[in-house]
Amino acid sequence: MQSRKPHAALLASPGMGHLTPVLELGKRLVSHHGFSVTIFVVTTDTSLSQSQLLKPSQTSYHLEVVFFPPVDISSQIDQTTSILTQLAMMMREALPSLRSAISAMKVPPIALIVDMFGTEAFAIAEEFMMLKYVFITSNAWFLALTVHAPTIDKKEEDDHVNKQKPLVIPGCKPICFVDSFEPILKPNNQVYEEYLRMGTEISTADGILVNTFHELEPQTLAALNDKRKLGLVANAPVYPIGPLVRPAEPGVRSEVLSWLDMQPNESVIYVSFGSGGTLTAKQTTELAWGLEKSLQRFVWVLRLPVENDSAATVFKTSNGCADYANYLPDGFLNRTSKTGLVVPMWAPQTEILNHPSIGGFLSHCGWNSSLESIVNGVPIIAWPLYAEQKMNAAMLAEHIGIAVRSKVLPSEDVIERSEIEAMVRKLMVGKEGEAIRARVRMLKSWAEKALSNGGGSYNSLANVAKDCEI
Ligand code: BUP
Repeated sequence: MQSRKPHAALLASPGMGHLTPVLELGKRLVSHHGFSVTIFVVTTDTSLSQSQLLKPSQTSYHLEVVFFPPVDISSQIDQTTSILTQLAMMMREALPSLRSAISAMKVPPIALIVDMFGTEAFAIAEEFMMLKYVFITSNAWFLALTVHAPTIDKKEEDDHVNKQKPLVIPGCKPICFVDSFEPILKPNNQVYEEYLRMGTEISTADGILVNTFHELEPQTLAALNDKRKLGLVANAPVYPIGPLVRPAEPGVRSEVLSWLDMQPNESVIYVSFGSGGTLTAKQTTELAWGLEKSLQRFVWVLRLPVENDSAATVFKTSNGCADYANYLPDGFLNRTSKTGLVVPMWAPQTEILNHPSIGGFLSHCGWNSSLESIVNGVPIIAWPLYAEQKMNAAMLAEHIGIAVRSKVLPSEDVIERSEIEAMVRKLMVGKEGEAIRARVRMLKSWAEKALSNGGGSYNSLANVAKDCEI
């Protein structure tokens, strides 16, 4: 008798940074492990339009993708509400949609896999007797902090926040104060409470999937599965199943890719701060000068600066509408017209990183972007802005050695043009850049092995699949 395919339901929180890896996990469960998959996507008005960008890849993998009606939390928030708190609220609002979608199914899926913001849906999984998994779309070091956070004692926390002492995570590398994840610095705030709740709920899962691979974080992964270290609190087996990233699609063509075709191999630095990142007007000016003075080729995905500094008013056009060119130094576009390309808002990132002419990535170090750089063997200039990006930057630069970064924190201060120039030159033409490039190439090949048949990440997901057999 032929056994039925196991059916898994995946729940993705709003934003491309969450939806992209969830979709890749869904594809892999279908194509490598014989699952049928339904992906439930929680949307807001803006994230819905972003999600449409993924339409073509969905259909080719026979995934059922269900977009829940946009949630509205506007009455519950003000300007001070952090993004993490907002995401937790949105996921809470979407729980009734999830419950009715599952109860409308003839047979409930065998497993519910949620991202970190969706752990409150575990109660629904229990109601329908489903296995419950969490998929951490960031790295194992971040997971380690998250499951450890609820057990941090008051004195340790005070020492970290007031005396700026490193935060110790059992069995893992400590976190320097400057690289702290935002909620840890606000122990009496709602964001901290939400974060602790997530850490506690993650530990109740039947398994924790992480978008990483063994060779990238051997020490942390060992600590997470060791009952004498973090295994005690993580409580569930931890499965490194990555790096799951959106692959470059060969058919994609665009102005930027045609421009890259004309540049020498590894000569161009790609500059992007992610789907949520923006710079101030002053920092935008410094970056433009830094790129120009480095004399290196560049592709820069430019978003309109946030207007929280006085320089912004200087750049504003007379009718109040901003044009991206108005945020750049006078004559910049002309002077760099042969060596640089400025692309407003959005560019085909994975196809760009996969292009042979790309030699570096100046990145905000979101985890998807970081993994995309690794799988394409591209070294990084780390420019973290928010969320867990400072931890990612520390890991890439200091633990793994595939990035350079400034001592100035871009989220707190302006990085001057001379330093930007120096970092770009160091990465693109310096001896240090060569060593970094060699390391990232090695990681690229380890990442390929991890995902191939019989590799560490392949086997990890196969073990999850075994638990879901019916
Ligand atoms: Br911006 C941008 N083109 O111009 P995030 C992003 N992407 O294809 P991360 C593009 O969107 P955070 C663009 O390759 C990634 O697969 C990118 O990007 C793609 O995620 C996806 O949101 C999501 O920047 O950062 O890097 O994890 O921490 O902000 O979630």
